[in-house]
Amino acid sequence: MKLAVWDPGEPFRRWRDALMQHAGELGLAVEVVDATAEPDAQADFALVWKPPADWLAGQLGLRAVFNLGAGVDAVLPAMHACAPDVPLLRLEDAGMGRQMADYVAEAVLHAYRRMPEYAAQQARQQWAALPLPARGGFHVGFLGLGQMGLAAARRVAAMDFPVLACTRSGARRDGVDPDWPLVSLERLDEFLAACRVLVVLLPLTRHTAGLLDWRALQQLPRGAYLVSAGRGAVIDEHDLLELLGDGHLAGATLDVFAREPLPADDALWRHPRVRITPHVAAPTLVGPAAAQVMRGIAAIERGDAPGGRVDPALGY
Ligand code: NDP
Ligand code: OXD
Repeated sequence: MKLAVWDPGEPFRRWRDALMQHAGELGLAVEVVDATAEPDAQADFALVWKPPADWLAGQLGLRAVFNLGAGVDAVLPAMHACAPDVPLLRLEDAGMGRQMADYVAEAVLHAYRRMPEYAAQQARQQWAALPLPARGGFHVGFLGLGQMGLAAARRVAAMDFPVLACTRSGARRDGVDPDWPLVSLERLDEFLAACRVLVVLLPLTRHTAGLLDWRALQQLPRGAYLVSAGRGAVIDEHDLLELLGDGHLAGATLDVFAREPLPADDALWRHPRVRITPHVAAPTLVGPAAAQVMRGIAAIERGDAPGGRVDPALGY
């Protein structure tokens, strides 16, 4: 069978070598082509990151499209180019959860240990100890508790911070601690009001775009801290700046933005209580990702359902 990889961000040979290795382990004979170099080569399976719709449209024999990341917002709009029965599958953790947990844990400690205020004091050469908040009252709320949110929430809970969560459905999936308060989106305001730190790990869908605007962010208690590592367009960045400016929010650690790269003239770059990373919280790891994709292909070959199937109606 033929696999076509469309990923301009990664040297093709890394994908080819990892896919061939895992195919061999599963006893599958595969040929892997670099679709960015050979766009006309026809494949059975497409492995993609931000593919153009016209390339997908030219792939007439596809049996499935595998997204080489967790978020599908950049591929879903192009899926109309495929036959309607071609499934879109996404990575489920594949080594990203641990990286996300690292990223979030660092940001939560940064907020808890009042580092934004110490940075301000350092700028003034001010030597003054600030009292620590009581850990048991320092609630960390996760908006989105899927593969990324759960991995990060478990780490934060293991650091003895109280965890709560809000998801679309409010359904308690495997691995969610029964003691964590978990509510559905209808109770977003109530959830936000309880968060000292808000960690946003939502996919970008038509329901989440702009969800955290001024009105919603205003529900957070004064002095709350924001961590955003899902997709930037979930947050209204203009409103965020306003709430940082008037002190309602103590600071923010931001990995994702409505426009990436973040434009040089964006005020977020210069805000003293904003920390910016360039969408690196949890990059795709080629080895674990290739293993997961090959297991998915093996499942399809057997006639089983592969994991990570995206629901186009929900958008994730
Ligand atoms: P999942 O699909 O596993 O989880 C998504 C979570 O979001 C679920 O809890 C889901 O609720 C919830 N959700 C979806 N829509 C809404 C809504 N309208 N309101 C409230 N909650 C909602 O995704 P992952 O955890 O794997 O990834 C999450 C996102 O993180 C990705 O889509 C991607 O955009 C981003 N990401 C960023 C990375 C980075 O490096 N910055 C790396 C990897 C991912 P429910 O449980 O009810 O389904
Ligand atoms: C992803 C990402 O969605 O890296 O996997 O943002």
